[in-house]
Amino acid sequence: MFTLPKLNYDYAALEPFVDAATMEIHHSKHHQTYLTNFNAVMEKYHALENLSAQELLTNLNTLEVSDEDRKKIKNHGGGFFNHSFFWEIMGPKKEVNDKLVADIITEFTSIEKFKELFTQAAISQFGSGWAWLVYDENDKLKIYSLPNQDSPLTVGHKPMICLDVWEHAYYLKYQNRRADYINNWWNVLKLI
Ligand code: MN3
Repeated sequence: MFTLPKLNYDYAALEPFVDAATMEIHHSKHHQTYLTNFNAVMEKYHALENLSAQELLTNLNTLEVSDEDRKKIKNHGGGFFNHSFFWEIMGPKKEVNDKLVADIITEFTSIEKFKELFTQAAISQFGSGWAWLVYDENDKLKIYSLPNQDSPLTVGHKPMICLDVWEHAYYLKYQNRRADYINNWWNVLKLI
């Protein structure tokens, strides 16, 4: 059984950029629901019980499960993993990843340029989804967005930064202003 990870900070710790009410509902309701549904499908597969969520998503296309359950693992397992990862890369204090910063500057010329490209990916994701910064299969940094709870792990990429642009991630504070949410969110991304 997978369990809901605790946050390393209070729900109010990301104020005023991400509000406490959004954090509480996002973690205790939305993330919990993905977890509950993920566990419900994985209960059926004892042969897979030693695999982590990361391993299940990485090997999604070859898992010995029904097609219907593969889709559930993609959606609910993806939702479980993506949110767990999202909480970890945010925080009230910077914990800069020096290698990542150096690689970003090498690939995108500057942090500012990277933010511009990532913001563009996040804004232009049509409907629900996430923006991602990943190392691809050649260890090269790439920016893209994916719909729903699709995971870069499933295409062999290593996630480094992600941003939830489902409306539940920002609607209480920002209503339909996704661009304002994204601009403010950079303040709570601790890695760069
Ligand atoms: Mn979410």
